[in-house]
Amino acid sequence: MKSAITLAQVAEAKAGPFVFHQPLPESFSKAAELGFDAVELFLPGPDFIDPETVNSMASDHKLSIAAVGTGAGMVQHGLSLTDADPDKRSRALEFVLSMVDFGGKVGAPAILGSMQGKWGGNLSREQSLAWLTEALHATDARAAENDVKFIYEPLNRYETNQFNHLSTATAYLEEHGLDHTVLLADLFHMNIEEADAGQAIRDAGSRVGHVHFADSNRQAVGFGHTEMTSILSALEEIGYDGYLSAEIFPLPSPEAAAEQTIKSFRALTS
Ligand code: LER
Ligand code: MN
Repeated sequence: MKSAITLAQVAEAKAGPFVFHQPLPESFSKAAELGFDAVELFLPGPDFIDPETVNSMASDHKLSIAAVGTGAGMVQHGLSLTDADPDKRSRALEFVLSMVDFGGKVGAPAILGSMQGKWGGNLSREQSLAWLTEALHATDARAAENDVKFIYEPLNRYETNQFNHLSTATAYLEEHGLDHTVLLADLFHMNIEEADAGQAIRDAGSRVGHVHFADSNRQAVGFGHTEMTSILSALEEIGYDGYLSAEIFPLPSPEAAAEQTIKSFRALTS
């Protein structure tokens, strides 16, 4: 397994679960100094920075790009793939597809988190899921063209009502033949929703394609009370060799959160 840390460049996400918010050259340096294998990028969009510049910063620091987030489409532009407004839906899909392309150029999968939206009010679950499925077919195909995976993230109940568990999301991806789409096991969301996080990981098996490495309180692993040993055993059991990426609050400071993360990563994976 490999370590990764989140770098955000989105003003609206200042209070969000991302560790370093400094300009990218400085944030890449910090990640490398602390010994991370990779960085996960949360950017305003695909035109924020030339992918070649990202690749050269990564190679200068011997870092990989673990994944790229798409949540700026929601936090900056209020877009969701399941919005009742067809114009917003199509702009949302364009945004996510453009991030899949951007990810392809830096060798990283894009993540669908908050932009999956939710159903309710006048929007039925059936209609919302039909739109989500249509969008996921498009992102799955675009990821394949870019020779990367696409990552779908089950979120906790306060953020979405589409899929809150790895098991239901796995069954859904199988049912729709979304073969280039993997699941994100975010340990913070799983702590809220799963009865047994280790068992959920074992049951999802090879569908687990990315991990957000967070403790119960969404702080660095070791600063909360999630029992991590059984989760790491489950990841080993399924042969997971991807990233444990710290999508966490920068508390008590970005540096302390990053240091605690790499310390926990080493203790749990050695
Ligand atoms: C994104 O990875 C995530 O976990 C969400 O909670 C953000 O809304
Ligand atoms: Mn997450």
